[in-house]
Amino acid sequence: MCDQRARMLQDQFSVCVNHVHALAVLVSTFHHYKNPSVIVQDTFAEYTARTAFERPLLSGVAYAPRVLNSEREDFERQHGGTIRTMANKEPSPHRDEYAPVIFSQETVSYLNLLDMMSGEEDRENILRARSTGKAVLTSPFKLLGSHHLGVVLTIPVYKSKLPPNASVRDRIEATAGYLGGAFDVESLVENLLGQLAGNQEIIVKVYDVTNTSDHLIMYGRQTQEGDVTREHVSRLDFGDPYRKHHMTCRYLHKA
Ligand code: WA2
Repeated sequence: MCDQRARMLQDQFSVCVNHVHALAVLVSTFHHYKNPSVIVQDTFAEYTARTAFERPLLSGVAYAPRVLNSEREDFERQHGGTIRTMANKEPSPHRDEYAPVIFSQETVSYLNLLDMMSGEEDRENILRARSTGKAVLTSPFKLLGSHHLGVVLTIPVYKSKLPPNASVRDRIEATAGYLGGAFDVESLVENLLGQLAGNQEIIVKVYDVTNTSDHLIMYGRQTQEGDVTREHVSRLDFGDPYRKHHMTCRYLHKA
């Protein structure tokens, strides 16, 4: 039963990542390769709203280009606003580079012009995504807006097609931006598991166990009540080899 739940969650996760991948290709093709770009905020919002059902565990997706400090003035004039920080929504102090959101799904429209590099988790994701070329995940943290526990997915977008063996320097140099979204684990995984038969008899938790000596709760209550003898542990693979996850299930009644 636990393996089955873990597999279901893993599959829903994978479906979401695949679809965000397609969105990254969409932005690459129609915003960066096409000159002039044929994507504006309105069309991005419409497309992502109409395809939201394809990303059942994501609360919203957004795109943030890589903007160097030398490009900041032009960028801000062009977008009619200042790049702001995630923490206090104030104009960003000088930075070497920024990742201000220019396209957002309506559900996360508050991200607009926020520098995604100003948040520790988002920043780490951005740096790791662009130097690996892969989809990457943060460890669990409280998301902006909902304050729900979740993880952020980031997929890099490059200005040119890169060979699979491209160096980290080449990748950073070729970076156009970052397409990503938030897995609202707290509410959307609750919704997914809540639909299953026998949900009342099972206490499910999901942990980020990347650090073997410090398991981070990702879903469920941290409290360590009762006996853990009937606890079952199932592996989870969310597709980022840098992170390790597992699900634990405790059965309140004998199965
Ligand atoms: N998206 C939604 N809510 C968040 C969040 C986020 N990041 N970070 C904190 N709360 C645009 O990596 C690029 C989305 C980040 C992508």
